[in-house]
Amino acid sequence: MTLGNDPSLADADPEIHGLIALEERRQHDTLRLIPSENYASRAVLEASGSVLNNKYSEGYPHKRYYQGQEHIDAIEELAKTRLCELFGTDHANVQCYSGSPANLAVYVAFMKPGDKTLGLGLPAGGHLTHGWKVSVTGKYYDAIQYGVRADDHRIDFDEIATLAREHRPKLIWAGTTAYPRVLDYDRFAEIAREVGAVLVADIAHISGLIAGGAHPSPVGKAEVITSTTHKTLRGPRGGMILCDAAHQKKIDRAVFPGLQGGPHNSAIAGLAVAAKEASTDGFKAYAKAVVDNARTLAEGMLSRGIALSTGGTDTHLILADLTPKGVPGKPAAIALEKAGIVTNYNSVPFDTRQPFDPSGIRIGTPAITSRGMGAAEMKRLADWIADVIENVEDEAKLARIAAEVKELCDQFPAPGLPV
Ligand code: DSN
Repeated sequence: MTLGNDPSLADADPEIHGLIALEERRQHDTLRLIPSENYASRAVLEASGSVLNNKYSEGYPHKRYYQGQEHIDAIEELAKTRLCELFGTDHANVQCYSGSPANLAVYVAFMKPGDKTLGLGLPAGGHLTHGWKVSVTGKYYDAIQYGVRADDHRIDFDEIATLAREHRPKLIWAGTTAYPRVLDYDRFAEIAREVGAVLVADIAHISGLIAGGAHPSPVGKAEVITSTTHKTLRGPRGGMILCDAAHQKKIDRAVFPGLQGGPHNSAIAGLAVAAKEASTDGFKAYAKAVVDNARTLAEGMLSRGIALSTGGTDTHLILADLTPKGVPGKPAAIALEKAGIVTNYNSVPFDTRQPFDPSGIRIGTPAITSRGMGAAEMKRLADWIADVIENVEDEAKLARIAAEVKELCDQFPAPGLPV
């Protein structure tokens, strides 16, 4: 490569440039309903794709192992201060590479291999890193899993209390990836206090809802809170840990040098921007609209005979069991994508099918709400979803719906997209 020759991406690598342009187009032309996805703002994307990429800064602000940190320190301090103010916590570690590394850091901070942990099982809507058997968290630790009740698919606090008393775990996890209901942090805290466990709230899916006041906060109940930063919070890809001052040292040491090397400064800057955006009245309105939209969408789906786990939602997320419709989740998700509606197939509690070919689909409203869609669009969407599920093999119908979806998308430009 010639020094001084610094071509644009389009010139340097037309293949990658072209694929990014196609992905921008896809993100514009489709209704993105994967509940863990969103649109980050242009400001967040600019900070995340900046020259901060070029800097190494192992350590923490004002205690680094490399010189040249004056701007990096200021950025990390801003990110931390903004997040502590936003969520009302004593401390924020913003260096975690993503949600799974953030959760691993909590294990490293509080547990030795073989110690006991209690979390929601993956098939019931928990996360891999809450102790599921194929995850390192289920292999290195003695992981006990709780579930949801068979009759209403709600978290079974009696089971949690029984398991906690029997096993006396060091950590209890309150967090979900496929659970559509508000979490009762008071009940979790009561159980954790009784058995002397540290309560960890993994708020990856709902951190934006909490920041915007649309979901109860675990602050003051869970001593440690982990999250990704790119879901309802609309930040860059990344992770964070919020905690009481009493746990600050342990958490920071677990992240660096326990698990990670140099932090991704560009992601930290993007997170600082996202935290500023999330502190506005506009973001509060957004968080409320995400939940309102999910409720309207759920009602529309129920009215078209689609069964929903727990019978509905009070968050951003809907888990539909398609068994009564006679179509499994995977062919439904494939047909929906052909119609321009992007979801993910997902197990439902007590699923009799395999995870790679399960009975349900998981749907969320964070991304479409970021485009400004509201109740009228949710009603149309519920009908489209039902029409697709009832006609998964009717290619002409799927194409007709895709054209209507595209027309709707053209009316609602997405944040961050140049299209
Ligand atoms: N992969 C995320 C989700 O889709 O929920 C959780 O890590």
